[in-house]
Amino acid sequence: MPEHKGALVHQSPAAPRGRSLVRFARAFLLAGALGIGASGLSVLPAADPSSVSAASCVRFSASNFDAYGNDHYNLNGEWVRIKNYCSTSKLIGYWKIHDYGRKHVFTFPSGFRVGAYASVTLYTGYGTNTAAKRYWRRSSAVWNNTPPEYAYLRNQYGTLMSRRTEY
Ligand SMILES: [Ca+2]
Ligand SMILES: [Ca+2]
Repeated sequence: MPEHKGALVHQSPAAPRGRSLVRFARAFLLAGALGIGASGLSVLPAADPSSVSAASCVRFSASNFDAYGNDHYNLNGEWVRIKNYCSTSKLIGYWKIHDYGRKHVFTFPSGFRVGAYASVTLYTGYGTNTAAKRYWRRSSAVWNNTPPEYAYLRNQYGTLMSRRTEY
């Protein structure tokens, strides 16, 4: 709707009085159009998944890409940690953590919550899942010990919420 753009910009403050009504009408129409547009956008997937959401409460807080010794034999020596930095618990069901190039993807189960100020550590190997510890149950290492390597945290819509590297 390029014809409505002028209503927002107010390029001519000295415009004749007769035009102000037209401007008002245009602004009103524009607001209506934006209202429709905004509700339409909310059901679409993230427009720009490569950008990091500045508003995310849940973000990476720590990691250890290079396990002690041979990583393939010390899988739980590899881990990444996320933390809820906000004062209310956050639902992160179907959020994902993946590596550079998306070779390995972990998905949090439906209904999974991170308590206020709580952390969750994701280990590469086997173990017993708890609220604070999740196990990827892989049989080989995930995180590269040399660059490029990043841990990515995405919400259920695929929007990047946090990214971390050690290099
Ligand atoms: Ca590693
Ligand atoms: Ca190592």
